[in-house]
Parts: sequence; C-alpha cells; structure tokens
Amino acid sequence: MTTQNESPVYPPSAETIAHAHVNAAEYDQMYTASLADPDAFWGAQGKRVDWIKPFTQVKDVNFNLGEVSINWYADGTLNVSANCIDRHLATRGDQTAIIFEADNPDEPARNITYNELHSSVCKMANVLASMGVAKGDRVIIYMPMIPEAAYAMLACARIGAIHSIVFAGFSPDALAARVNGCGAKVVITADHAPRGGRKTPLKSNADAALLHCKEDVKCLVVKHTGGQTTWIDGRDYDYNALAAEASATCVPAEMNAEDPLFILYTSGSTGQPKGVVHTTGGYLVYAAMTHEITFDYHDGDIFWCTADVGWVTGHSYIVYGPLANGATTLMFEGVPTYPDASRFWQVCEKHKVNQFYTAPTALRALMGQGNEWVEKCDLSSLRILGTVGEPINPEAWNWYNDVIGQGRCPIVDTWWQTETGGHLMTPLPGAHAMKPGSAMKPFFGIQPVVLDPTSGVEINGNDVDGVLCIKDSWPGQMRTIWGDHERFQKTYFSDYKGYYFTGDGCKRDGDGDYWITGRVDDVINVSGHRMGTAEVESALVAHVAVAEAAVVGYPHPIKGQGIYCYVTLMNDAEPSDALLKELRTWVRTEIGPIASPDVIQWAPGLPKTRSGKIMRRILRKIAENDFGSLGDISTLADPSVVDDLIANRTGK
Ligand code: 6R9
Repeated sequence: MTTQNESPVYPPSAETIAHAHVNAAEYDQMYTASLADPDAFWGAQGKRVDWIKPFTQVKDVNFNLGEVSINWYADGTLNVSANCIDRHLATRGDQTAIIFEADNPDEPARNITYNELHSSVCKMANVLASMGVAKGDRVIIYMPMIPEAAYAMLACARIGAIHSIVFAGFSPDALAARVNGCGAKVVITADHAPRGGRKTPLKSNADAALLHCKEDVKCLVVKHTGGQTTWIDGRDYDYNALAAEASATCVPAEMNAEDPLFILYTSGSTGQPKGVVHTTGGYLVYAAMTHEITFDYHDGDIFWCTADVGWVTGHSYIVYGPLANGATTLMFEGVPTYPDASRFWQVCEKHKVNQFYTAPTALRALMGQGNEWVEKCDLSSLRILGTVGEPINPEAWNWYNDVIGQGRCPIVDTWWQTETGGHLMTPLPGAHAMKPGSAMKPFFGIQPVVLDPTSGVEINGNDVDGVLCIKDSWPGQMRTIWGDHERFQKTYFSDYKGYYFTGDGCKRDGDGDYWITGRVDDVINVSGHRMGTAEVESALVAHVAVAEAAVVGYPHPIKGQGIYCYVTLMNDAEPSDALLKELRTWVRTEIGPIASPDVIQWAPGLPKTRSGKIMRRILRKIAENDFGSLGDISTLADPSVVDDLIANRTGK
C-alpha cells in the first residue's frame, strides 16, 4: 500500500498560532468535547445565531435505513436574512458587506454597506411577495455573479421562500428541468451575464426554458448589461422598476429551524440530478462556524471566495457564512484569466484581500502562465489561502504556497460536499500542520470512518484506505432530497448501514491524517464541477444518430478530470468530424458548456458482460492510456471489442 508518510509537513508558524481562534490544544479539547456530548457542544455553538424563539432541543438524528431523519435545534425559530443583515446594523451598518468586482476591470468596484444590503434585500423581498411568492414557495435564481444574486437569496430567506440557484452555465433544458423539479413559482434572472469578456444571454435562455414549464411560472428580470431582451407582458416582471417603487423595509418571517432554506441540484450516479435540501438553523450555525474557524476570520478581514453562487461553495462561503459573521465578502463576476492571468492577484491587491479561497483547477491554469503575472502584484495582505472542489496535486499546492502565499500563508484544503453544507475535513490554520494534498483533520463533531468497500466493516488504525463514511450527523448536513426521501436514504444510507456514505474514497496515513482519493461512484469532477457520467450519457443517446454511449473521466492536466465519451452510432449514421462537432454542441445544449465532451471516440461495440452491463473499469483504463492493467476481460460477452477500442483510442 502506498502511504503518504514521506510527505513534507508544514507546521503552523508562531505568528499564525498566536493569531488563530483555535490552537492545537484547543482543537483536541474541543474535538473531544464535540463527540463526547454533541448536545452540549452544538447547543453552545447554536448561540452564534440570533433566535426568535430559542431552541430547547439540539440533536435529534436517526441514520437507520428506512427511518433516516435529521433534525437540529428543531423547536427554535429564526430568520436567516435577519441574521445575515439586521443584527449587524446597529454596530456595522456603514461597513461594507459586499464588494462587487465586475468582469470588466475598468468598471469601478461597488461597495455595498450592510445598511444598503438591508434596503435592497427588503425591496427584493417585497417585490417577490407582490408577485405572489409566499412562505414555502420555490424560487429559481439564474443569475450572473452580481450583488442582486445575493439580494435574491436573502430576499427569499426573508419571506421564507426556498431558493434554488441554477448556475448560469447551465442550458435552458437543464434550467427547465430544475424549475419543474421543484415546482418553482418564479425564475429570477438578468438580461445578460458577462464573463471573461463574453456574454451569456440569460434572459433568452430563461425564455427558452419557460416554454417547457407551467404557464403560470413568472420571470423577474434584473437589468444588468442593459442588453436587449424579449418581453412577455404578464409573465415578465421588471425588477428595477418594481424595486424603485417597493418599500425598503420588510419584516423577516419567523422560520422553524428545520424549514428548508434552499434546494441545490447536484449530480449523482444516476441520470437525474438530485435536489439537495438544506434547512434554516443548523445550516446557518455550521456555515458561520466553519467560515470563522477554518479561515481564521477576524472582524475587519476582507474575505474572497472565487466560487460562483451557483455552487454550494458560493452559498456557504460567499453569502451565508461571511454575512452571518458580519464580514466583508467579495463577489467577483469574472474569470481568473480575463483580461489576463494576473486578474485574481490584481483583485487581491486592489481590495487588500486577507483570505483567498479558490479551486485547484484555477491554480493549475494560472500556474502554467508563469510567475510574472503574480510577481507584479502586492499580495502582502493575504493571510490564509484555501482550496476546495477536488484533490490538489502537490505541484499546484507548492505553487500556491510558495508563489501566492510566499511561504507565510497557511493553506486550508477543505474537503466537503453540496450535501454537507460546510467543511467536514480541513487543517485549521493555528492548530494543524499541513501536508500538500491532505485534508488532514475532521472538523468539530465530524467522525470520519474508513470502511472496507466490500464488507462495509470499519477499518481501524492508521495507514489504511477504503471508502469514506461519516458516523454521525452535524448541523449542516442535508436533510433530504427534494420530494424523494426514499432516494435520499437509498443514495446515502443504504450501501453502508448506519453511516452517511460520501461517495469518496480516502486514505488515513500513518499519522492518522486524511487524504481524499476521489469519487468511488460514477461521478466525475471536471474543473471542480461535479458531473454524473450518466447525465452526459443520457444527453448523448437523446441524439438521433447515437445508439449507445458510455462516459468516463480521464486525467486532465488543468481540469483535473476530462470527459471521455465512447459513442456507438446507429446503423444508418456515419462517423464524421461534422457529427463529432454536432454531438459536442448537442451535449452543451442539453446540459450546458460545463459538460462539453473533451474526447469522443467512435465505438462500434462497448465492453459488456453477458448480462449486458458495461464494464466501465475497462473504459476508464483505455481512456487513461493504461492498457497494461485491464484486468480480467474473460467475462465479457465479446472480448474482441476491447482490441478495437484500444486500436482506435483517440489521441488527446
Ligand atoms: C464543496 C464541493 C463534492 C466532491 C467531493 C469530492 C470533491 C471537494 C475536495 C474534494 C478532494 C478536497 N472534493 N473538495 N476532493 N479534496 N478539498 O466541492 O461540493 O460540488 O458537491 O463536490 O468534490 O469528491 O465528494 P460538490
């Protein structure tokens, strides 16, 4: 077995330890306490947020298949938008809540104070209410990375509506599926979304999506670029006109801790994305706590998470965590390489960013452009660096540490998921040494276990690997899949009874530190975006020329994983470059540009067992160019298809 014991170890500096909220001894003491008496530990942490009616119960959880139910602070009531805004007004009304940095670097940045955030959110809440949105109703948000996206989230929270954000890179079809999936009443969008100097026509995408939705779904349109849109009277509502007339106060709705706050669709092993449901109280406590402790956030810090609000990272660490803590959070509309590869570092310098949180794929892309893009910027304000979304390779880690952090900034490699609401494993800046590529230690209350994938038995001791499960609940855990509690139980609690199954593999090294080794299911991670191979397959087979398709991930130098598609054509279809292009465009249209196939290989036959099951293991090996270790192929119905696939493997 390979172990990571030879990995270099970077202990925290004396300065980092002195500054940090939590040092090593405190971590040990608090971690032990969090497992010994979860009610006492999380009862105390629950006081991080303001309750309308204080809770008297803390944890009420059952992980047994058939009875899975997860409740935290269940008799308390609160409002998330009041916690993220109103409670800060007396002390920091004039402090900047959101710094907005536009795609175009020549556009001046906007500083939105907590007072301004309050009135904008109240206005949007009143506009939504006037459109008939009430407590419990669903609202889809399909927006650029602009402050109005945060207003929309907080406005929903204010009136008790449940938001579901659809990343602006998703296609009209994907948007329609989500509107219909959660039965949304309103879609909030903007005219266009500028990104990297290009524009996505969000409103026309929404128009195309709404053709496939119920007639009474309304569309609220934010004017952003001023670009042209078509308009349907009675269905489309002009946000700017309505907000100008709306009242700037709105009483926050009293929500139960277990009322849903948002739904976020994410990919799994099957074709249908799952609507992950997070609730109000536990989620907010967990987002606020992890934001403060993982990033060693202190009052006055400028915090920048480069994610998009369309992903869970944007929910927890651009909006809810930072704003619950009264932080200044930076929202960036653009991309790391526009207008050039120094954009991230220029923004850090311009706004004196203290904590910077990004994905390994961005670091790999920038690393390849050379250090001169970094060296011309003053990065002395940076104190903590973070990474998320996929395993970080040592080269990228070292570059982040040496060139960006100049050897003085701890790197928090945060492992977590849409389902977990916040970080589950990460080194804490003042408490733990770092090892490049290791998520190191569990957060408070988190009990990671390594299981034998076949027997499901816990593997104790160190220097071991297996599948990663979590033994008990934490407040930020998802509660259900929207409309399908059965699927929730089946997906997360049926393979390994009594545990939450993460879908990830992991190692625990000789020191007891954790290393995530990647997904063990049919989920791939492309540029930090999570994608089900089954989703891409169903998109491909929906094309008239395609008889069958099998999709796997393969190692990609920048994206982490690329999308490799094996396609069997219908008898009457001819392989051609034109068809290849068409299929690529087809998938982009069905799902969105993020699902664009990197490689399509024509496959007259796919390796199947006699019972008709595609052996993906073989397809993965061929995509990886690793023909030597295909394993046993004797159970294939027709082993000769493998020779053909190898002979015709597409060069990348
Ligand atoms: C937050 C987020 C979740 C999957 C997860 C894992 C991978 C995330 C990671 C990581 C290694 C890290 N992942 N963080 N792998 N090290 N620090 O990314 O949520 O989009 O749901 O993806 O991403 O495989 O299971 P989500």
